[in-house]
Amino acid sequence: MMLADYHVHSDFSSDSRTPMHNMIEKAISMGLERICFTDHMDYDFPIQYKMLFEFDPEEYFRKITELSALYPQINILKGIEIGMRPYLAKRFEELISTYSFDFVICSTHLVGDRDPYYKDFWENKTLHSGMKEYFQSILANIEVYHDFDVYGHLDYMIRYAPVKNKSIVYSEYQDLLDEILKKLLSLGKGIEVNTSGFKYGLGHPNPHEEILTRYLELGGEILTIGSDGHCPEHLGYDFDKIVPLLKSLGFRYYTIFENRKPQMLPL
Ligand code: HSO
Ligand code: ZN
Ligand code: ZN
Ligand code: ZN
Repeated sequence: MMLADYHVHSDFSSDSRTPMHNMIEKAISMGLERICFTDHMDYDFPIQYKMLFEFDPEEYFRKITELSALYPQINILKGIEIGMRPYLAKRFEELISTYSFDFVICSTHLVGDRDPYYKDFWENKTLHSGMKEYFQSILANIEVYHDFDVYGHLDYMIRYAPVKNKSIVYSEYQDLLDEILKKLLSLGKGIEVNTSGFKYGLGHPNPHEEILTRYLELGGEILTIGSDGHCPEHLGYDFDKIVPLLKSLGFRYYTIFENRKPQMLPL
C-alpha cells in the first residue's frame, strides 16, 4: 500500500466540494502517512466555461497550517496544480516564488482557450489531431516555464475524447513525446503517474504504461504518484494496482516532495 497521495483536491478547487478535513480524515483512516493537497490554480480560465479555477493562497496556507496542528498523526503538504499556458508564465513565476509550496504540479488543462473536458474542444478534431495539439501545448509550456516539480497527467485528455475506442497508438506521437520527456529530463523535472485513468475506465493510469516505460528508458527517475481525487472516495484510488504495475515496468522508487525537495522511496 502506498503511503502518500501527491495529487489531491479539496473545495479550494472549484470542481470539488470536499472540505480539506474530510480528505484528511479519509487519508488517516486509509493509513496514509502523507497527503499533499494540489488545488487548481488555472489563471484566466476562459469565461465561457463559467469556472473560476483560482484560490486565495493566504487562506490556503492558513487552512493547511491550522489542520496540520489538528491532525498531527498525518503529514499534510502544501502543493498546487497550476494550469499552464505560455502567456501566464510570468504570473505563475511570481506566485510560486512568493509562497513556500512543498510541491508544484504543472498541468496542461487548456489547449489555446479550449478545454478538452468540454465538447467544443473536439469539434473539427480527430482523436489524433486533438492528442497532437495537446502534446504540442505541453511542449510550448515547458519551453517558457520551469518553476515546477513534475508535469501532471501527460495524456489525460484522451479520457474526454468523444470516441468509443480510446486505445491510442503511442508510436504515432513518439517524436513529440520524446521531445517532451527529454526536455523535462534536461530541466531536472519529473512526471507524475495519475491513477484517475483507472477511475475513468481507461484501464491504465495517466500517462499510459508506454510513456512511463519510455521515461524510464530515457533515464527518468522522478515519479510522483497521485489519485487526483476530488472527493474522499477517490483518495488513493487504485493505489494497490499502481505499485505492482510500476514494479513490472522496472521502476524501483517513487518520489515525494517536501519544501520542493525530492525524496526517493522504495516501491
Ligand atoms: N480539472 C478537471 C478537469 C476539468 N474540469 C477541466 C473542468 N475542466 C480535472 O481535475
Ligand atoms: Zn479538477
Ligand atoms: Zn489536472
Ligand atoms: Zn488535479
